[in-house]
Amino acid sequence: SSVSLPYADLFINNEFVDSKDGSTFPTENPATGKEICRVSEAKAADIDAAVAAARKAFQPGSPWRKTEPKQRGILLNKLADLMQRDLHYLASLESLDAGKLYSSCYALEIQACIDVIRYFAGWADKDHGSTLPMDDGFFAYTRHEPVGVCGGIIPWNFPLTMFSWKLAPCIAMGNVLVMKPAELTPLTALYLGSLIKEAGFPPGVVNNPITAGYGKTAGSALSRHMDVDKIAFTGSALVGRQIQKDSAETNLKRVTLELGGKSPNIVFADANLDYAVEMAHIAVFSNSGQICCAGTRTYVQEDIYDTFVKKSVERAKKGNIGSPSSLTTEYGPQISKLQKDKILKYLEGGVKEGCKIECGGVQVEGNNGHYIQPTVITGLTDEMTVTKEEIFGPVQQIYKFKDVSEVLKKANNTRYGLAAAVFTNDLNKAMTISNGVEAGTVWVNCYYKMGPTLPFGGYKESGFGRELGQYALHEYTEVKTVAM
Ligand code: TXE
Repeated sequence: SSVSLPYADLFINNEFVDSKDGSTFPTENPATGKEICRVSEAKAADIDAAVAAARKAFQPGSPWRKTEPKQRGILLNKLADLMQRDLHYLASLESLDAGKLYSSCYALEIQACIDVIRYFAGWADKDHGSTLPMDDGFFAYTRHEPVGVCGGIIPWNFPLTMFSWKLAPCIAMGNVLVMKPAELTPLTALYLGSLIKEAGFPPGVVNNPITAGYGKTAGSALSRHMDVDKIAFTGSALVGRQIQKDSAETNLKRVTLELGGKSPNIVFADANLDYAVEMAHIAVFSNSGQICCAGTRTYVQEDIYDTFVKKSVERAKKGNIGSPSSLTTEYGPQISKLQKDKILKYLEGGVKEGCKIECGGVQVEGNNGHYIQPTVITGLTDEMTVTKEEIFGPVQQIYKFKDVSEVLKKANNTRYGLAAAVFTNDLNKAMTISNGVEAGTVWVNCYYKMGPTLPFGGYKESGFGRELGQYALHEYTEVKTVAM
């Protein structure tokens, strides 16, 4: 590829450094299966160095602790300016390393990261405590103080988005951050390190250590670290549980978790059919199906079920599979061979359990990238593994339902609770579903409508805590009560 790769070292104390034992690991291009470059690999000793640097920056009286809230906002806005300047490069690098569509990174995702950073920049000097009335002539007030050294552990499906969601509120509220990007997608995070430095977060003012490395070594060293005050994690439910356990077994650091989902997308017979088919398609196939809040369980009312399935299959067959850098590509690759094989295994298991593959269901032949044909499956029951577990691939599962109460029960019959959607022209149905569904976000006649002001997070085993919006500030502040 023609994308230049200036940064492949760890970013600690505003410098790019080799890992202590000199280890490196490869990162590959999911569209070709070929290695892009090797990246310095953080292990426990490097995490120690990163945490020590962050802790030093957080010491009382340090330049960062004395930085005015307004100035924190200015620094974040400067970072947003630099991301805007380098939008094309960031989109190219993200597309190369994560197999994501360049068009979507450039036009939507990275622009949204910039918006998120600007939104939280605005909060830097606007979040504050309050004065509280007391009896007996006493009075009290609350102070919103930073939590301290925050660790971010993020996944590979939205590398820059996840970085921004964690960095922006963390820094706005005066914390310091140690970020561990996913081992599959370290490159844009490291480039962001150079922008953080350029933005003028000087060494010792805010250390933004970025420590690429594997989960079991670097990630675990961070989540078990005695001097880390909080972990913000996005990733699998399995690792989320481990992080909660790590916290319990070490220093009870604060934990916020954003884990997977199996989100229901409910289409009533009175919905605008073609629009609902298109939205349901986008809800599943965007980002090659690798979205935590994807609408993976499509519930369609019986009157329109057959037509809906037919139209959905036609739509899935129509899209252009190809290189993520091409502007005409609609479906890119899966992130890795491991993920691709996992998806194919789910489909194989589904067929054994009795479901029907309407289209796709196989990998794209004659291509070394990790491509799977857009797939639609039907004949599903609530008990099947494919209904219960996150497939995390381009697989639309279509279910039939009769009425509101039946579909609400089915929608909630899951361990997860990240998102849900309903398509209908009947306000009563829209309200009954949005009030009754157990999910952190509900979309009515739309999907993936998100923004910096809208809190995002899960019910049930999709995790806890909220990112984005004013709610995110609470996750990065301690409330101190002073009575006088
Ligand atoms: O995630 P992991 P994986 C789901 C999706 C996918 C599955 C597995 O279903 O198929 O998870 O993906 C770090 N201590 N989601 O294996 O392992 C790891 O290095 C500390 C949904 O890639 O959870 C990476 O930085 N950290 C999800 C991050 O955790 C550890 C997005 C996420 O990787 C660790 C991604 C440990 N012991 C996958 N082990 C979403 N919610 O969007 C790993 N990590």
